Amino acid sequence: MKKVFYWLLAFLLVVPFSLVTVSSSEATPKLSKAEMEKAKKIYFNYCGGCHGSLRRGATGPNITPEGLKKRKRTPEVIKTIITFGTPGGMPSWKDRLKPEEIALMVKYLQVEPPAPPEMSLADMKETWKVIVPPQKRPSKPQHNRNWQNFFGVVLRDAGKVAIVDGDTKELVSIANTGFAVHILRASASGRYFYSIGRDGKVTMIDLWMKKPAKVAEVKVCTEARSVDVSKYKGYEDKLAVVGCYWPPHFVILDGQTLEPLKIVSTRSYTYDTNEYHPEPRVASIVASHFSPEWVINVKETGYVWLVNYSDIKNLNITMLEAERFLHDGGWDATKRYFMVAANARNKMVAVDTKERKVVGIFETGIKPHPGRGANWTDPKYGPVTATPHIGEATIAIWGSDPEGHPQYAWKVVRKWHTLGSGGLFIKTHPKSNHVWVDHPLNTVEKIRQSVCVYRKDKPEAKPNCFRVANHGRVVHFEYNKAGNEVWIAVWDKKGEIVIYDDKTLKEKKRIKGDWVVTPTGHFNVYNTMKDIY
Ligand code: DHE
Repeated sequence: MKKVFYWLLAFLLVVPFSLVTVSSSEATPKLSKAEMEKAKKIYFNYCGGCHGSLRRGATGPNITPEGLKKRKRTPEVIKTIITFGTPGGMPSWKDRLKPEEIALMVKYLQVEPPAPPEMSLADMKETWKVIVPPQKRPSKPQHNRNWQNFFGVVLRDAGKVAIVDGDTKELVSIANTGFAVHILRASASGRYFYSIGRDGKVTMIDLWMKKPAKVAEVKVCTEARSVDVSKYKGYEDKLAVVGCYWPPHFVILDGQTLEPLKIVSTRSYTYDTNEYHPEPRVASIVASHFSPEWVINVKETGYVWLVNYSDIKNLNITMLEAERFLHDGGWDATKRYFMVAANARNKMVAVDTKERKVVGIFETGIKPHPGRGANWTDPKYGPVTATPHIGEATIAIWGSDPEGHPQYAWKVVRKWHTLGSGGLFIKTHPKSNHVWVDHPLNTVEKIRQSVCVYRKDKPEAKPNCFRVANHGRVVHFEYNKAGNEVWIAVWDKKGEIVIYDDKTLKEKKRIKGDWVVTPTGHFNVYNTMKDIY
């Protein structure tokens, strides 16, 4: 009831105010140096990911002073939107920002965005630390644990990554990694985890050490979300690559030491209108299995770049026209086709990494967000891949086997209903009959704490939906190496990792403790290194 009231209030306030034009004579507010610093920090922590460092928009709309004026967003409207959110996906910030902080952000958004600093290779090298040089690292595992079944758990607000033994469920070690780690990726051999923080710091953790620990780190951006490694035969564990949000570039690093080797700017022209964009951010990156190439998704210009890493002095990049606002994605079951969400365009794009071209662009629903997606064989449509949506309560399922089932390829063949919008991740395993989906961005507490499980063999059957916790947001899934357990994070200060038996859907264990602070993404070594999902 309270929620409905807030929505109504937001609607009543937004609509009439949106008809009011901001007078051009309205003075731009002035911010003191301290206010400016505080507002910049809040913007970086909460807003930049969706609206961009220069506020020109991507997942969220353009919120430059000019963009706001164009859409008739008066200070009162801005305040209402920040406070209560919008049905389009903007969250409500009233529980996370104090009223005076919201008032500050309303002022801040009316002044021109300050451009964050650029970064050179020399700047990066100043931050580069090799804690354990490659020659001093063990040549075989220094413990008897089943390290390929380790889980790397992001402890987001603690700026740490926990290594948990997937067999015994014991905490093995914790590494300090930097501010708000976003994701982990495993090296081709699986022995290293690479983490990337929102602050652009990449960290390398050696899982063969007696107590797995950080062996190298470097900061190559001021804001980042993606990291991957060279996986093609002959290049295993040789190179790493970080995709930055700011500065808009990617950086190639030595895979053993993290020495930054080369910066490549993504500033360029949009694929469709050929307009210059000063901030094309690097979204997801995957390593091709067909050639020594990374698939690098450039968000704002809408290009998929195939970057050949076999000769980085004479770098060869193929730019595929795709769709604007590329975000997250993953492989099909054969690891030939990479499918990435163009989330603000409600579409998925399929790239054939063997033929090195875009083979499909299709609508799925409002703001698809697959994570790395999920692959299985549908009884009627053959091999399929799926995504949940941020903006609607559905899972879209499309054919992803153009050779065996060309009639269904890159077409949505089924839609499953979820409990609500705000879905971020979907997961399965080749050995499982189940497909799991979450709703962490839903505005209703009970829904964002619940997951749904669907059956592959009975795609028409009602899903089994249940509440995982009565606190926090329930987010992200990962299977263990055997494919018979599912690990789920409960994301808040008193976080938990809840483990289910995948066959019976019975809870097996809750990992709790002082150290389980804001767990978000969690990654099994074997499944991450082999791209199993
Ligand atoms: Fe993510 C993946 C960007 C918010 C948890 N997130 C990604 C990827 C990108 C991205 C580009 C793909 C990386 C790759 O595959 O190389 N995420 C962004 C944002 O820009 C956004 C929308 C806003 C922001 O300010 O960061 C955002 N993401 C979130 C969250 O709020 C989540 C739930 C918690 C957090 O850390 O802030 C979150 N994102 C994740 C996770 C993955 C991810 C766990 C990896 C999924 C996987 O299974 O690979």
